[in-house]
Amino acid sequence: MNPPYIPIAEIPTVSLLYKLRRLIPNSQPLNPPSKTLNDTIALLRNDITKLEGVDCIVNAANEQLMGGGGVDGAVHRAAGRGLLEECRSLNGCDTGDAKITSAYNLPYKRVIHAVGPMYHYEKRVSGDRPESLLRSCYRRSLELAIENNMKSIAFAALSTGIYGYPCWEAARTALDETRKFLESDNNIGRLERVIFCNFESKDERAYEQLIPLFFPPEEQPRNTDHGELHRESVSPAILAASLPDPPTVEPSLEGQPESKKQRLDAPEVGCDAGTQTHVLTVSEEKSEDEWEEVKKSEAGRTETLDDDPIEVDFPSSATDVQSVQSSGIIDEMVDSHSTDGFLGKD
Ligand code: AR6
Repeated sequence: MNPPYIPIAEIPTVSLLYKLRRLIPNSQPLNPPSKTLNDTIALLRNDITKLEGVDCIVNAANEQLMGGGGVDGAVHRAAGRGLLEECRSLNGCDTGDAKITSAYNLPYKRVIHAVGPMYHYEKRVSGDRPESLLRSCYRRSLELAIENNMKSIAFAALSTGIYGYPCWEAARTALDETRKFLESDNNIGRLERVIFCNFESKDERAYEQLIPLFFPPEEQPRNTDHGELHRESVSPAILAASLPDPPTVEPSLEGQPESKKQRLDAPEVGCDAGTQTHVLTVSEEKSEDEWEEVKKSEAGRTETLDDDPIEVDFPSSATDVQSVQSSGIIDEMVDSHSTDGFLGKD
């Protein structure tokens, strides 16, 4: 599979997604609308190594920064051996932190390597720890982007693969932390585009449902006399700016094994934001559509920390992509793996 590169100009912003009715406003948004923010945040489902004109991407790495499976494997394969060599010189990275490198053969200026939390492990340490660490990953990545004069940044859905973070919780945390960051310290405008680049449809759906809570449209939908939702007219120019066709199959990396059925996260999600609680009105009936083909490890299984460094000279293989998914010794790591250091820095 060799999908074409998607130019940044074709990655739809939140503003455009509202106009195209790909995002449906929520009647009880958590934040006030902001045109600037809606023109900054963008969403697509694609291989994050196949974007064009984006300054930097955020890779979901591990503490060793030695490559691995999932998006990390794809990034290292596409970047080439130079990336691995630079990563080796960085002395690893704490969970919740991020480090920046050159992009080598990738068509970006920089790659940011963020180490997201292993959800179930951190949850056992403390209930709010996964969220604190994931927030920290997004904040550190955005800080690094600005410090390095990046104007656009694309995030993979950190921790939602092998590290087991539920995709709805992860999306809510990513969106909330990104909004808070952009609104603090005059950061609005320093980044022209912040892209959430999902790989699986379940993650994309979570963002589509949650964006209207965190980044509401400037105009809320109005009811007509007949009680129907008022739909503002969309100009032909906007309609003509058609989005990339959504993939009809899950994107896959060459050599990945057969996918299997996996239960999706609960479609209804409580969104605690400060004192407010919002519950999305998503059907409680679990339709057949809510079961989908995904390529992931068994629930509850996580990676070991002794990932083999990725072989960047070879094309992707099932072993590369799934290497860490085939093991499950998280319990053995409870004593040895600590993230206290990084959280303590806050
Ligand atoms: N482009 C965009 N997103 C992708 C791609 C891709 N090419 N491939 C996968 N994803 P994961 P984690 C999505 O497992 O959970 C590695 O071994 C995927 O669908 O890559 O943070 C590292 O070395 C999921 O939504 O990262 C670490 O050891 C998201 O990327 C460990 O995995 C993250 O899934 C990190 O685990």
